[in-house]
Amino acid sequence: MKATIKFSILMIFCALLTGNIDAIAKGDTKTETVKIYGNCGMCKKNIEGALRKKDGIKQNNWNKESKMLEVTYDPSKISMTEIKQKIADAGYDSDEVRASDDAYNGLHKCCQYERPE
Ligand SMILES: [Cu+2]
Repeated sequence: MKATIKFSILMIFCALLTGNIDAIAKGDTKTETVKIYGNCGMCKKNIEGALRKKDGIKQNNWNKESKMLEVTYDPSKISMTEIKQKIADAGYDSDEVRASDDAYNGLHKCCQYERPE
């Protein structure tokens, strides 16, 4: 009887342990592509810089030709809206979050892209 209980506890422990290891290995991340308005290589640095070293951001890459940002993130740590907000704080509009006029006007002249309506 006692041995059975011990064995059960051991099994549960193992299940928890392997479950956790699995989650870490998979890294429960999501990759999404969103439109971020911008112009040039400096915009690329600004947009990507706004997300660099932020908690939950695994990878991000903005393409100046297509104006699309591909971002890989951990949804348990950061949401897509929060990501767009951080980019808006740097002066860049997305379809969901608009940058403040102050942030936009603070951009270098060559970076002042045509804003969406
Ligand atoms: Cu620019």
